[in-house]
Amino acid sequence: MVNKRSFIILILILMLALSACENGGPSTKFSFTITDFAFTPNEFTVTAGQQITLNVTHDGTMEHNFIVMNYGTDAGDMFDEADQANVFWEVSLQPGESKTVVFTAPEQPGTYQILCGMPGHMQSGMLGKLIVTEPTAQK
Ligand SMILES: [Cu+2]
Repeated sequence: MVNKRSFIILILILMLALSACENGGPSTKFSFTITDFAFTPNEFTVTAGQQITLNVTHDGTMEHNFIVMNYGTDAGDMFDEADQANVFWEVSLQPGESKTVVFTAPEQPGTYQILCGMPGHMQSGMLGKLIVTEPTAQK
């Protein structure tokens, strides 16, 4: 009885630990998939100023890009030429093109909009969030 109970508690602790890894603190390496029309996952938590490595898999049929907007800006209802000036960082991918790219996280903590800038794509769901945390918040 005691053994079974201990085992269940151990499993619960493991599950908690796993979910903490997935949702929790900032990371410097992410893998995500681009499809028509989504980023999966679409939320990334990083530490300000850190070098971030993205392993991007393009699993869609058309060109997409991954754009991080500047702090305090967003593309509004659609991404157009005026929004280009507010791009913090971007990478474009052709269908079937998977790559590893590196960028430096912004210094300003906060939430940044992520989107695909191809016409109509953000409206179709290609949106996400980059959450930048203070360096002191890092474990
Ligand atoms: Cu797209």
